Amino acid sequence: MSWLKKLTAGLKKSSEKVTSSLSGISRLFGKEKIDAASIEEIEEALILADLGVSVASDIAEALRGYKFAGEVTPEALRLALADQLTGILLPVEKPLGLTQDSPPAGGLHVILLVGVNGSGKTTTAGKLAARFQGEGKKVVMAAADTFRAAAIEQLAGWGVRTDTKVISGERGGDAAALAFRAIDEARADNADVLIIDTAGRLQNRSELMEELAKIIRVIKKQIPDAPHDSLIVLDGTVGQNAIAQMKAFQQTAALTGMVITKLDGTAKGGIVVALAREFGLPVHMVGVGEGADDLQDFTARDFAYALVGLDPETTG
Ligand SMILES: Nc1nc2c(ncn2[C@@H]2O[C@H](COP(=O)(O)OP(=O)(O)OP(=O)(O)O)[C@@H](O)[C@H]2O)c(=O)[nH]1
Ligand SMILES: [Mg+2]
Repeated sequence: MSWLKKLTAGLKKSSEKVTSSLSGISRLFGKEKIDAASIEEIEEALILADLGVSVASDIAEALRGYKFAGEVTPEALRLALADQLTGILLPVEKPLGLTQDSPPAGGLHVILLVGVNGSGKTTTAGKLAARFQGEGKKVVMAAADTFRAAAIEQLAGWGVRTDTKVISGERGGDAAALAFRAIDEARADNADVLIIDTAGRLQNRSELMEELAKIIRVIKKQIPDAPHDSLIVLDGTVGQNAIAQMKAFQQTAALTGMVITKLDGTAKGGIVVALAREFGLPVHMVGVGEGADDLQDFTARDFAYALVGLDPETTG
């Protein structure tokens, strides 16, 4: 399956949620303009699909003056929505690059993964390792989730699967000390990329957020402009709670970008649009499955089309 088909299939539940309520607005179709009452219903449908109030009202406003070529059909409406969404998402389309924000040639690029429990950090670490290995980079992973023995084993499993060295310590050990040692070892190995997996922490647990701040301070002692990428991994199935998570982690971890996972199993993919609007941080990648190749670069147009159930290759 091509990655685009995977994305469209993965976002099927989300696109059904976006479009099914729209097709229920029967008086919408068959005319050349959308009437005011229907515009309001569209706005509500978009809010219910997790796109957020601000985006929903902007899109509704744009549709008010929208010139359809002929009658409004369900497909024409989807196309109009896809165009609007593309415009909203384009500013956050920024693939994760090792070059743009990288340290000088030969330096180590440090990627830190943070987020609440179970959001997909460890899986994303493994998927990223697979990707960079595939690009011929030398990758090292660090198991800075020292809370759970299973977490260390889980990352070690990804290490075996992706042929990547994993630096780990004792369960219950100091995560910041582990990160410190991981940078030393990755440098000694002449690695290009170090991916640091951290423990899941709820954003309202201040002692855990303080531990995260300490990990970052210690990383900076080694390399002042590291972590070069401080990525929050958000579970796409939680919907609006992702907004609260963003706010808390932004304060502690100086986030540089987002990865949004589990979009394959949820009807809440609209949250990606709300996050893009509210925070304007790059959405580097989206997770649409549990396999090593189920992490895809976020591209605004493809995502927008998939979110309304259209294939960007055959439409528009
Ligand atoms: N369907 C699907 N499942 C995913 C995706 N990403 C992660 N998962 C699954 O979600 C579960 C949790 O993923 P982990 O990577 O362990 O999450 P984590 O953030 O490391 O969890 P903690 O370390 O406990 O905080 C696992 O069963 C993963 O296989 C995705 O994009 N799609
Ligand atoms: Mg984990």
